[in-house]
Amino acid sequence: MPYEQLRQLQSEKLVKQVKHVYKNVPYYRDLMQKKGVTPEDIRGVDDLYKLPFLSKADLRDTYPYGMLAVPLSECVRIQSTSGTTGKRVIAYYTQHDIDLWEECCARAIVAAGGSKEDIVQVCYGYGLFTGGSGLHGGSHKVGSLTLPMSSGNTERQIQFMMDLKSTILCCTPSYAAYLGESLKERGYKPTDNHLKAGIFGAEPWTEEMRRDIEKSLGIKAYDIYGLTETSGPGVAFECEYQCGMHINEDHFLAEIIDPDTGEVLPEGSRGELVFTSLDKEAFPLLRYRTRDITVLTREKCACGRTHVRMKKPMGRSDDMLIIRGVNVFPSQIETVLIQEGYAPNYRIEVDRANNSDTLDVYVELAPEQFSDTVSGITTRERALAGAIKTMLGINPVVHLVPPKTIERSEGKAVRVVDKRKLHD
Ligand code: DLL
Repeated sequence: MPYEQLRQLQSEKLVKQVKHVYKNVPYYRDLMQKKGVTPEDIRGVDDLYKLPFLSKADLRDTYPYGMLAVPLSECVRIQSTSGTTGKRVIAYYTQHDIDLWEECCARAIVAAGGSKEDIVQVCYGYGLFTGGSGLHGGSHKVGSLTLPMSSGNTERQIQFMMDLKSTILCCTPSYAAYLGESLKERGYKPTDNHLKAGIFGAEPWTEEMRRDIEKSLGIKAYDIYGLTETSGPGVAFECEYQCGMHINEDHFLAEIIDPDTGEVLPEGSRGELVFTSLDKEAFPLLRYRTRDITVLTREKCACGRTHVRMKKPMGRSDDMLIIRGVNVFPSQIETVLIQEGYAPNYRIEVDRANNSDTLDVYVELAPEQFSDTVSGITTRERALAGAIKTMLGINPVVHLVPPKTIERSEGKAVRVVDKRKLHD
């Protein structure tokens, strides 16, 4: 859809959505009243900035029913976030909301080359987590044969992948890397499977990791983004040009703001991603702060899609570690590891000793690297520490550890242990 037409559509939907929320969600109505904004003030996308933000704290305050915008009897499903601490976010869906969400996931599958001829192996977790049901519903909408594997049981994943000749794999990038490693261990070559594409998301992953997975599975690896608060996966997805994820902005209006001041930043600026859901009925969040840090671009994409693209998020602002005053994203360390020839199996530990932060990076050696002498390993550790220092500007202590000693993940990988927080 041409940009002007898209903006017109967004404006019409926004006006309607603000009225719906104002009428049905007393919590947000209060926020608008406190800011002195009425639904009549919102006449289109240009007025979006007038609306108050919502954050995860608002969702906790209104848990469990406070953000519901339709009678509970209209809802057909709930899903929830994967968080392990505090109250989880609960998202509600009417049948219309489920259809809309699955449509977004179907677009992602089609953009990755999927059609009714494909066999889609879904190994995101099913259940409260949105990954499994989102891609499952999307695959049905495309008409592909759907394998609802859920996460885990790697032996069975491999057996079904080989026997049923799966062509598209959907899981977290860390599990895709693990599947690649497991196939190799069982003597399979990347050309032995029938996969052509993978749709990987739910956690930050680097370009280096993409290349690693593409090589080990013999596929093209596509990124997919989303969060429970906006539906789940499918808010944005990559096309065959892999130059950022197209946001489904006929349904989700995206802004980039300065996370400290809340000021809306111009296109091309790096900042916090904020979403306004334009069509959702049951859980229609307006100006929801994702805490994900990224950049938006409207540069023309060779695929012909006109929807704005977002860069791979570097991680959430709350994943960012501040070590000796320096902002560090775990993904930066991952980039260095893979560039230096290591697999993405690592753990980052941050602690404090003598009032100074310490950074320890544990990196697993591949079996062929493990045969090195002790002095060889020490030399490698120093070289890797030097490369990380060049990237971050701070000195880590690198520990190269034996193969298979870092726990693998079937869902989202836990890569960081911040012991400073554990002491508090
Ligand atoms: O992770 C939804 C999802 C499932 C997305 C499957 C993609 C595939 P939550 O558990 O609510 O929902 O976590 C959302 O995960 O705010 C990001 O910080 C992070 N995230 C999701 N996708 C990506 C991605 C699902 N492609 C949070 N790259 C988001 C980087 C991602 N981070």
